[in-house]
Amino acid sequence: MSISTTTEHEIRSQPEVWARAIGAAADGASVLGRPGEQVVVLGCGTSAFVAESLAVLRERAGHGRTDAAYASEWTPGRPYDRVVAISRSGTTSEVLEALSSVPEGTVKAAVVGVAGTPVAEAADETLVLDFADEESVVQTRFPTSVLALARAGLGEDLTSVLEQAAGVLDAPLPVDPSRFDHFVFLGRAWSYGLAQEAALKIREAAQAWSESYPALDYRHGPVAVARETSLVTLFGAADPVLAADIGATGATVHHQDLDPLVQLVQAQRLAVELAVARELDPDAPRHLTRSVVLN
Ligand code: F1P
Repeated sequence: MSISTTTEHEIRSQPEVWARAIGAAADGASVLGRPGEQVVVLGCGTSAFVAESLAVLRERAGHGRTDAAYASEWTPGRPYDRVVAISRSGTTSEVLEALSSVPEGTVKAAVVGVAGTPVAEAADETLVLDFADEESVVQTRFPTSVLALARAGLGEDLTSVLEQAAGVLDAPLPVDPSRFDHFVFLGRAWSYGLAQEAALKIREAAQAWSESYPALDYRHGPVAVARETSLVTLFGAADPVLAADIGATGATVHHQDLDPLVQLVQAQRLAVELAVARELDPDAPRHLTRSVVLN
């Protein structure tokens, strides 16, 4: 299998990089919140979707109330013990702005891909995952490594997830993205954040029409645009009844019985393959920069 883009190379490095992130959980996961703390997780773009998934994982693991918000939309008000900012670049303006408005007495924490960056410097506690940082503008292994570390920190054994990821990366994708012009990703609980990230990858890398929804909400309107050229991917567990209802529209329903993080790897690959099929360079996404720095 010839690797022709930086993004593909970074996608394929995930099992190995996840293993390092899992190894860093023992020391690093407390930055995401001590047991019992009330936490809000902030981010922009991909990092906002990571924040959403992380919040569901932490709260459902019984570690304390955990909210998530777009850094640009968050304003202080609700009581939190800790504000956690996620930013691969460490330079995103809206994240810096949000950190500057955190009330006295609330811990400011940051998860970044680059040490010594403004977001890292603005925080009281910082977790640097520099080994997961990327050259590509399109984020792939950094967001998934943050989630791998968080899950290990919450006590999950991810051994089988690493094996699954290595397994799918050695096999061709089970769907040909060039047959479709409309891509929908559906998720529930923590996999809804991943579904949103998958849809963003299709937009960023392949400039294609993609959407994402909480799975059961798809029947409440969005299904109206499903058609023969739609590929609807279900994240998380299979839902045969939902799949049948969507299939009745003529759309192709796709589900692989894999861990949601590995389902996201497959969606990353789908986005890159679609970009290549459209003669686009996934390493140079249109109108995008590695970080949004507002003056
Ligand atoms: C967030 C982000 C990326 C997006 C683009 C611009 O960056 O929105 O998700 O792909 O690169 O920046 P960061 O704050 O996580 O560095």
